Amino acid sequence: MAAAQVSPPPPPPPPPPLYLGFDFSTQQLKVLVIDGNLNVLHQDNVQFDSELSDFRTQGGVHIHSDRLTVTSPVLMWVKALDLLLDKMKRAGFDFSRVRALSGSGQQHGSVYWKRGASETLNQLSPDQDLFQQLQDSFSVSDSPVWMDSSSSQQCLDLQAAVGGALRLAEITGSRAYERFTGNQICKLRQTRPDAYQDTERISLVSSFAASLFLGDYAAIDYSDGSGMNLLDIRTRSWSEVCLKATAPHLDQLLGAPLPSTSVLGPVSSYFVHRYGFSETCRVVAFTGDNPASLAGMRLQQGDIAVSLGTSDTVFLWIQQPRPALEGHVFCNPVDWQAYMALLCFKNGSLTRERIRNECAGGSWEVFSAALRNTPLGNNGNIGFYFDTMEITPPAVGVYRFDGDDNEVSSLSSQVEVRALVEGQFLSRRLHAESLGYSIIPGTRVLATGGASCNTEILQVLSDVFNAPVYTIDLSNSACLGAAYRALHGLVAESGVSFFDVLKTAPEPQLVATPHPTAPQVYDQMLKRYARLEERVLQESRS
Ligand code: ADP
Ligand code: XUL
Repeated sequence: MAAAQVSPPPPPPPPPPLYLGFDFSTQQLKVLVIDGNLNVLHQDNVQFDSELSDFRTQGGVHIHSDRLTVTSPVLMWVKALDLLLDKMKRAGFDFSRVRALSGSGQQHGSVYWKRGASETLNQLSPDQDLFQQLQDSFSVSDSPVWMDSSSSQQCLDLQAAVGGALRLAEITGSRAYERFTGNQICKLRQTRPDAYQDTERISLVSSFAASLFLGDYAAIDYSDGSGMNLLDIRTRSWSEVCLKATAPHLDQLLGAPLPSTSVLGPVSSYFVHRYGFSETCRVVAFTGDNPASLAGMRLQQGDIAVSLGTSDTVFLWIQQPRPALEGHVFCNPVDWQAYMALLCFKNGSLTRERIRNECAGGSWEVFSAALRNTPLGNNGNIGFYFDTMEITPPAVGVYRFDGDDNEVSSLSSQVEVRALVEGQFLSRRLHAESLGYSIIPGTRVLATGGASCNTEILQVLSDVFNAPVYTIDLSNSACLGAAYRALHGLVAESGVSFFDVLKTAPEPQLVATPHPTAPQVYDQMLKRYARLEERVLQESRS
């Protein structure tokens, strides 16, 4: 009898696909891996100062002798990528499972590719690392970064050329800022004409990093492009008047900007042969770290993210831009019809720590008890605590007012603690509102950063904003946002929204809801705070 035919067992299903998010930040390069169910499977990083010590950076940068010029070696970033991918390979990471990757970069920094560099990028040999092959590909070896403030003259010139600071803010979303890329490009053209002449392409840190993966020049995305003082944030094209004031024919050096959700193309064959990436792995446009954090937190219209770290940062999703002389409006990284606003406050946790030390014996517990023991509105007492020159508003010093708007020299300890925390949050709300933020039904405040573990502080935040406060435990929101964006990029063109793709992501936890009397107290107090801030600004200037 003939033996029955045994069919071979079916091949095992291919392992589920993965998505990578990179973050080229100031001090380190990070990577985060998620699967299609949004589980975080792996994270790794390369610290610039310690792991690439040959470049002799401190905090990832070189601060020059004028104290204003701040740069980072571009080849350090290239070498960091070699090192990070080698680490992953050694750890047995299966690159063939990666279906898409994206990334973020510190905003505003610029990379100058030398004539001939695109050919080198196109023909990378998998036998050598990127660092060896790109040695001679940059016309400027030290890239200006966001901490640079050496381009004041170029800022004044740009504002004069377009018709003033407010006009520039209306076009580009921000008045002129020294760190913004256009002003850095203008300075380079004026001070180093030879290097500028030898440049064939200018990238942001984000689009430079995407170019490495693509093996070709990657487009600047609308969202990070909004941090240059060059992009018209409404038409989403380079502003003629800004380009002309910055450098002739600059559009040719920048390339056309693209939507942040664009698939730029497949990963270059260099990565296929050297690391085993699949030829079908897609590179989704990279963006700035703040826009990527907005994606990582899954901020939605009406939400506001308040990061309570060394400095306090406020991000918001806005539908209609209302650019002002303070803060920044960027194109939104996940929805091309929307915008995001960003505000940065220098006097955040360090000021809270000082008042904790002076008024609460160094204890967060005593500090929190002071908040519990004092009434909403602090019986009319209001304080401004700018230990160092604040960004928004540009004022310095400590100012205290009683309920009749009389300036007083001191407050009792418990009242001082509440005056500080209420004052900080009134300021965050006031400046967010002047950028277009408004509380709507369903508004959530998403709190993150070191102080977001303090529920009494978050209760004040909830009362001042008259909105529920949620926390998210994310130290790596830019990297996570980049991985989410990689996943979304694959389906964005067919109209699937970012939030549909991310429905199953972990939800933020509700930690505080506003007291019923909060709107009555703080709507009034906000008006008083705005008036007193004007007074403080005048006093601070004199
Ligand atoms: P970074 O900006 O370096 O990322 P973090 O987000 O880690 O900073 O925040 C650090 C800050 O968190 C510290 O400076 C500290 O003041 C603050 N912090 C830590 N614990 C508490 C607490 N229980 N209450 C209020 N603030 C806190
Ligand atoms: C934003 C800014 C910084 C950098 C830091 O305008 O300058 O937050 O993006 O990485």
